[in-house]
Parts: sequence; C-alpha cells; structure tokens
Amino acid sequence: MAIDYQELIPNNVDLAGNRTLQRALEQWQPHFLDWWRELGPSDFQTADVYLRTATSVDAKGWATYGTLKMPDYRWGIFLADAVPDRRIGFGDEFGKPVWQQVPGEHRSTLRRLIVTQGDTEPASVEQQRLLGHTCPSLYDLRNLFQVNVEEGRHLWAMVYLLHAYFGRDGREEAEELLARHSGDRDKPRILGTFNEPISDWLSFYMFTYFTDRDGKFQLKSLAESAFDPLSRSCLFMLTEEAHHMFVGETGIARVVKRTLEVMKELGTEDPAALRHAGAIDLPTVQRYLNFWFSSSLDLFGAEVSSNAASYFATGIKGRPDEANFEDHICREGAFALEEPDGKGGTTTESVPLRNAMNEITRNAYIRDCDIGVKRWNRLIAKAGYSIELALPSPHFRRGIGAWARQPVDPAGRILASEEWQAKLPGWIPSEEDRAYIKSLMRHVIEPGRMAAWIAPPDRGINNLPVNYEYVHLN
Ligand code: BYC
Repeated sequence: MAIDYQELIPNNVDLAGNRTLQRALEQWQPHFLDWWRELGPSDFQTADVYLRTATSVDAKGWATYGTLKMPDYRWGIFLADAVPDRRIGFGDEFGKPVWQQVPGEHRSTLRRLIVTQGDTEPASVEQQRLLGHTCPSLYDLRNLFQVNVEEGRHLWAMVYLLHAYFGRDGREEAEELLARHSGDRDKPRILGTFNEPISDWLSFYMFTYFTDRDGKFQLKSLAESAFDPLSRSCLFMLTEEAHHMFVGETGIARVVKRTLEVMKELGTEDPAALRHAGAIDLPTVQRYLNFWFSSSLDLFGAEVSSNAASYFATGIKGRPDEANFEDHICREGAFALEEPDGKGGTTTESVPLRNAMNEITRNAYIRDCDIGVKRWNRLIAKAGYSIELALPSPHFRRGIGAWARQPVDPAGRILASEEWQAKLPGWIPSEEDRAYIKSLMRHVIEPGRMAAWIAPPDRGINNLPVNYEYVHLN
C-alpha cells in the first residue's frame, strides 16, 4: 500500500520527492512497527498518551502536543537547518567544505558510527519495556512513553541516513538494528550499558540522567562531523534529548526530596528505619549512582584510541563544542593521562592529543554529570543534613580502557584485588537493595497521585497541572 509520507512521516528531507528512499522506507517501516509492538512498551499500545511530536524543526513545530496512541505516533525525519557554506571545523581537512555525500574512503567508518549510534536507540526502548507496569504516577508514565517514542524517532533518524546514503549495505544494517536485542545472548546490542536490564524506576532515572547524557555528548561530537546530513540529524536529536535528561535529573531530585521528608518525619537517617517507612535511603541512591555512572563512562571508549584519533583527523567525529577549543588541528599537542602502573600505583603517560579524544569528551561529560549531583546535594543541605552524594572516581568499576578491571574504590584508591572483591557489593546495588527497590514498584495510576517513595514534580507538562490525566488507560 502506498504511504502518504507527508501525512504519515513528518519530514524536512523531501521524502515525497525521493522515490528510492521512499521505497526503502516503505519496506522498513512495517518491520519497525512489528518491532515496536513486540519490544516497545508492553501492554500500553491502546492507551491515550499526552505526547509531544516534532512536526518541524522550528520553534513552533518541534514540540507539538496532543493525545494519541503510541503506535500512531508520527516518527518524523528531521535535519536541523543547513548552515550555508558550512566548513569542516577540525582535523586535517579543517576549513574545507563539509560533505553532502559519503566519501568512499570513509564509508565503512561512518556506517559503523551511525550503526553504533542507531543501535542504542531501540536498545533503550527494549530495556524499559516493562517499566510502565510499575509507574509511580501518570505523569511519570507519560514521561517514560515520551522518552520511548523519541528514542524510536532517533532510530528513524539513523535509519534515514543508512537508507539515503549507504545503499544496499545501509539497508541491511537498518534491518539488523531491529534484529539485535538488549540482553540477547546471541545478538546483543553493541555497547555494554545497553544490555543492562532497567527493571525499576530508580534505575530508569539513573539511566536517563547518566546514559542519556552520554547520548548528549556523543551527539554533540557527531554534530561536529564533516558529513553534513549526520551533523544536522544529531543537532536536531539534541533538542529532544534535553527532556530525557530532565526526566532523570528531576526524577532523582524527587526521590531525594521524598527521602528527606521521611528523614525529618522520623528524625533519623537510619536506612533500615527509612526503608521500613517506604523511602529510598540515600546510601542506596549512592549505590545506584555508582553503578550507572561507572557503566556509562565506558560508553566513551578507551582513554587512548587510534579510532578516535582517526575520526578526528579525517573530520568524521569532533569534540563536543569544538568551536570552544583554540586548536582545531591537534597535530602537536599532548594529553597527560593517569594510568595504572601494574604495581598497585599510577603513572602519568603523555598521549598524543588526537589519541586522547575519548578522554577529553569523557571529562566534559563528568563535569556535566556533576551539576545535577550538586543540585541534589543542595536539597540535602537545605534540609539540614550533612550527607553528600558524589560521583565515584572515573577509575572505579571500569570495563573498557586503561582502568578496565582495576581494583579501584569509589574514592579512586587502588586496593588489593581480594579487598576490592569483598567490598564491591557495598558500593553498587546488592541483591537486597534491588529486591527492596523492586518491592516499592507499584502501579500508581490515579491522576495526581504519587508513589510513596517519590515527591511530586514541581510542575506538570506543557503548563498542565500535575494532576492532569497524562495517560488514559483503555
Ligand atoms: N561497550 O577505540 P575504542 C545514546 C569498542 S548513547 C562495548 O576505545 P572508539 C543513547 C569499540 O566499539 C550514545 N564495546 O572505541 C543514550 C571498538 O570496537 P571496534 C551512543 C565498546 O571507537 C540513552 C573497540 O571497543 N553513540 O545515544 O574510540 C538512550 C575499541 O575501542 C565500548 C555513540 O556511541 C563499550 N562501552 O569509541 C538512547 C556514538 N566502548 O570498532 C540513546 C558512536 C568501546 O574495534 N560511537 N567499545 O569493533 C562511537 O563514537 C564509538 O564507537 C565509541 C567507542 C565512542 C562508542
């Protein structure tokens, strides 16, 4: 059946005028919908959800609100407005015109990066598919679904690039994006974190705070790309990504706020007493934070990476906010990198700057992560408590790069292996923690009501009241 693309798939890439692309997407779209029904949010496909849909890239159209059923969401394809005469902003090709087509010599590298980016989007939807059953409120349920449909749209954004610029192998990769599944033994998602289950809402908030923020920094790096369609796709995705991190930051803030209320009511900081009253004690919040922060740090790749050096040299992938750096060529500079010396201490290696691009991006990410932690700590201090949440050392519990499998504690000290093994369960969520958090997860679906472990949000969505019926369950 012919699809009216202007009607069904809002876009600014002239889909209607490109028959080849249209045919490719016509074949892929039913597979996407099958995947959405099978592995998207389970059992909520007939619910009416208050969602924002991008119908254009301008201020008026990028956030159009309305109530709809998720399978009817209009997954659009948008590129940010073109910058006239845009030039390559870094690397050996600095100052030359950006590419409107994929240069032959960079084809496989670009395809690999687009596939890696694309793979994370459906992965996150799969990871979160059961969460709807235990939502702490209708407001949160709606936010979960908003995040899910937009991750679906980000998959479309990458599939568009694969179909439009990579011919048959691009189409094959687009199919594979629906064939790999989060946590699947035989066909897992590409990057580690996207195979971790997200079975409770504390993990969901941590994921949207820490892992979506990796998305922010990777998208910023790809937005610098000399391959202009990739750059423009990622720039627009960043607009939507901000809400996902907001869900994480405010979600954790609301958990902390509620815990502080219960601490005040009971006059105690004792985790057992707080748990008895149904709140999430702050040491548990810290353990979840340790888990998701360390897992997300791995997503930046190894500290020293010849891949990253070559992405930078060729103009394929830059640093986030490249314009803020003075030197865009980086042929000369060096980066001082702290590494384990293999004898229980550390040593500082001087690494050619281009090889340290992953670490430079990771450091920018860490600074950004710290902003939320400071905000949560202000809430705690304002309530009169001296406890502080903290990001663990970036060397703690790493699985990729120089610090992989090193016995480092959250404070950054290198321990003896046995001591580290013995202490690890105290630093990340234990089975008992997970069971407790799971026991709190109930389906709260009365408009305006919140689960007892989380405070209400300060305001609703799009100026609507908090008690608006954001999801109508049919
Ligand atoms: N797990 O040279 P290296 C998002 C692989 S999140 C497994 O250090 P490179 C979102 C690496 O692929 C953003 N494998 O790697 C968030 C390489 O394998 P190959 C996603 C890993 O290339 C929430 C090998 O190790 N976007 O959008 O410098 C919800 C050598 O490593 C991992 C992107 O990732 C890992 N953690 O950097 C929804 C952007 N780390 O190629 C969405 C595109 C590394 O030798 N991807 N490896 O077989 C990239 O730019 C790069 O692939 C990476 C790795 C930054 C990930």
